Amino acid sequence: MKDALEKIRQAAAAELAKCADSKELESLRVKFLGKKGELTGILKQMGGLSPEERPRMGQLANEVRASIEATLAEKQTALKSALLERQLRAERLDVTMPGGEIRMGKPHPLTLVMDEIKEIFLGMGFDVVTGPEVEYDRYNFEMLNMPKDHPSRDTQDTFYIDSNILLRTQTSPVQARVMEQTQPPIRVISPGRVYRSDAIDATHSPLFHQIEGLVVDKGITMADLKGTLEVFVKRLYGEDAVVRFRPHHFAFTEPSAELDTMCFHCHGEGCRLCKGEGWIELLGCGMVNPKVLKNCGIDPEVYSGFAFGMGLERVVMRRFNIDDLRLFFENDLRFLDQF
Ligand code: 2NL
Repeated sequence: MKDALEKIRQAAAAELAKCADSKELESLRVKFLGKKGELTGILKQMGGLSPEERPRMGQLANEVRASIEATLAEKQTALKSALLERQLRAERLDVTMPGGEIRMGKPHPLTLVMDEIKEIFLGMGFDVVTGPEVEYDRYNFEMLNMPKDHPSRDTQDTFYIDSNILLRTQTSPVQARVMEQTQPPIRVISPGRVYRSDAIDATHSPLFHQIEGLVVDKGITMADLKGTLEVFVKRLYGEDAVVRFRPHHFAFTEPSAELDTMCFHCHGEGCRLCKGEGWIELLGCGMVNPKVLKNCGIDPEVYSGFAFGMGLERVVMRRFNIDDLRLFFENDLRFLDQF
């Protein structure tokens, strides 16, 4: 039995010396010291010993156990510190290394031009106003002289939430709200998202952006409209830009017009860019229909006004030579990075 104990002591010492990780260490502990382990196996045979031998073997067994336990503990400490050492080495951070580059984003081309247009009108004394995109039928159509049978109220063109609530098809309702809440003088532009039930293609999108403008005061005439919009176009396209006004029809203005800019490529001759016209349509405008003033609580006998509206996407497409409107909404950085 003495030999058996010595053999266990040696075997344990040899195997523990080779042990390289804590999982292996645990299985060695079980192997030598566990309930079904080798040492326990020997101790179970103690009953067969003579009364003189029993205490000596007991003492030896305890010594062997103590020495194995000590080696185990030592080994465990060594493994732990080796693991820590490895971790520290792997996670070492050199705080003197230069930092990684943080890429700055930049404004979307629509935002870029929208900001420029806002800035031009701010410079002419306009306020920038915004309003809800989910709007009442009353503000979007009714008050703007588009009664129930008006073609743009068709469910084919307008997204209705219910019979009274819709996604605004223009930003005019913002201006109707301004007129309803404040008395003239009024000088505002209302930029924002608008919605139409259109299929998506290179020139149509169910969501696009509009900038409308409204001036209401005593004695406002068509001359104010023409002067203001001509200054706007020259600030946007340069002092040599040329504009013309063409008669048109809108329900909320009377008279109404469209403003064209002379094609900057062919100077009115007609080319591919202006599709042979020599002129490019930029915006719609007109004198605010007296019915609209009245609907919004402004006395048309005292006040008059002009209004205009333009689509932002078309302006930006022309500015940067973009041929497909879908590019604005796809968030492809290869496109967006270019502005
Ligand atoms: C276009 C034409 C236009 C207006 C918008 C307006 C608003 C009020 C009263 C009167 Cl509250 N008019 N807005 C007037 C004329 C034209 O937009 O082609 N937009 C893309």
